[in-house]
Amino acid sequence: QKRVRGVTVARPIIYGNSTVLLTEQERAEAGDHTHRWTVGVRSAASPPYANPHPNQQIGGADDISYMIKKVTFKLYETYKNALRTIESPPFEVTETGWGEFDIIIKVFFAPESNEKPLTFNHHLKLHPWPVDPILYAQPSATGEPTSLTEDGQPILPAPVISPVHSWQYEELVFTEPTEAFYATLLEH
Ligand code: SLL
Repeated sequence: QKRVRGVTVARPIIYGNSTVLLTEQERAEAGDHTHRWTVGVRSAASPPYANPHPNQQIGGADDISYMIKKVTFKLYETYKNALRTIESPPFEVTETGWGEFDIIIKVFFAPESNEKPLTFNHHLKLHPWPVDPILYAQPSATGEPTSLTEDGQPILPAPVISPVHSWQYEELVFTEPTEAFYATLLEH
């Protein structure tokens, strides 16, 4: 594959997650799970904060599938099929859980690009800020005090803020792209 000398093309993306608290009814059926989250890779042209679970329009400015062939998300090992492979947009995974952990996101590019996959590490965010486990209980959907300390003091329920968003902006930089990939990039 011939490469285009002296040319660099950058394409902005975002990766990260949005989280909502489960409703009381959902929590009753979800075992110890408390939150529903979506982790994904999206075009920077798509507003991540509009809706944590958007029905994305595919094929418009939001479409990144012309340059991205698939994305894998490595979840915490206790999840079923912890390595999730998403081969078409939207490149995202929705799950429920109770805790935060690191998700390894691997982005594979269109085959004609000859680009190596790119790896991001994203810390899944469920809570609006670092919650001190001594001062605060887990957020309770009802806002009721949830428990007492050893010496009988009520533990404050953490403030309920939902949804929570954590997204990073990243520029994908293609240095001396192949001729075929350069042509694709210029079309978008
Ligand atoms: C923690 N080190 O202790 C982290 C681990 C794991 C979170 C968090 C449910 C997983 C499942 C879930 O949310 N795990 O149901 O398989 O905070």
